[in-house]
Amino acid sequence: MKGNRTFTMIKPDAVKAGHIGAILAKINEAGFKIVAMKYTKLSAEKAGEFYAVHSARPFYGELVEFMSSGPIVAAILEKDNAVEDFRDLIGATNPADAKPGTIRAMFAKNIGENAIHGSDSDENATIEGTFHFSGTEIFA
Ligand code: DAT
Ligand code: MG
Repeated sequence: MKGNRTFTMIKPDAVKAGHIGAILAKINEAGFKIVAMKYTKLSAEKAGEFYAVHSARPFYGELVEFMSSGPIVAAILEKDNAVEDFRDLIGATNPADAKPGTIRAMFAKNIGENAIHGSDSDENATIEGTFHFSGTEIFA
């Protein structure tokens, strides 16, 4: 059975542009329940750790710099089939390829500054949620 939780971050570009409220509204309208949430800022070190899987990619330095450039909203979301349904809601990595109505189509600037993160597997949803939240910060 597919897991019912995923992890998200509203990225610095979308926070800076004032889209936190609109993005959370889309998330709620799509049927996701927020079980953990914080407004925080990643250090370059923490951003590097979070995206360590991409450390060999040419855009890694840019990605770490961008993700530590300003505050983010981190959250754990609950819904049946959470990972896949949330990836559908956010749209393709490159907003130019994202379907109309998806969060990235509506709010992302470009492939590097693409408004929002969504976990790509149940396993990573758990790892990423645990990276940002302790047990007492999660309200099931
Ligand atoms: P996603 O965030 O859709 O899961 P990913 O895991 O492949 O995409 O990459 C993580 C982030 O890295 C992505 O949200 C933005 C950045 N990124 C990916 N590909 C990029 C590229 N070709 N140029 C610049 N940044 C890129
Ligand atoms: Mg990814």
